[in-house]
Amino acid sequence: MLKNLTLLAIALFFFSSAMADSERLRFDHAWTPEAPPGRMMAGFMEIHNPGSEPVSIVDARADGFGHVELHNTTMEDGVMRMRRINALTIEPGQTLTLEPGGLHVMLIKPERSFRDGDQVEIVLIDSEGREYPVASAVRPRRR
Ligand SMILES: [Cu+2]
Repeated sequence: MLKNLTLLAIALFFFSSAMADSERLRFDHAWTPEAPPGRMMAGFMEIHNPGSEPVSIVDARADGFGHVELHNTTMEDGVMRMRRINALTIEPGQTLTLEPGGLHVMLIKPERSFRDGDQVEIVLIDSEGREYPVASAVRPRRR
């Protein structure tokens, strides 16, 4: 009886930790506007944190790009400027929206071209080293 309870406890432990990892963040509507070949591109998406702890994305990489940064867009003296930021923090229950004119994943040093219908495989990395793959759909800029 005790042995069965122990096995049950172990099974529940693994089940709940697996759940916690896969459900830590949810990504919706990930997309990347088409750009002329050789130009930087951007990743936009909605990131939802259904958990009870804040999650901070601190790094990123993407297949086909030599360098990736987290950026925000700000208005300074009437001029739009992009600035690198150290973290994207998603509070519990919050949805953070990355969108044109705001927060985005900057895809730098393209190593090949991406067109409408392609996907950019972005990997976001949180402050504890956990990785979140996000497939970003390449679409024409105006849609
Ligand atoms: Cu940028």
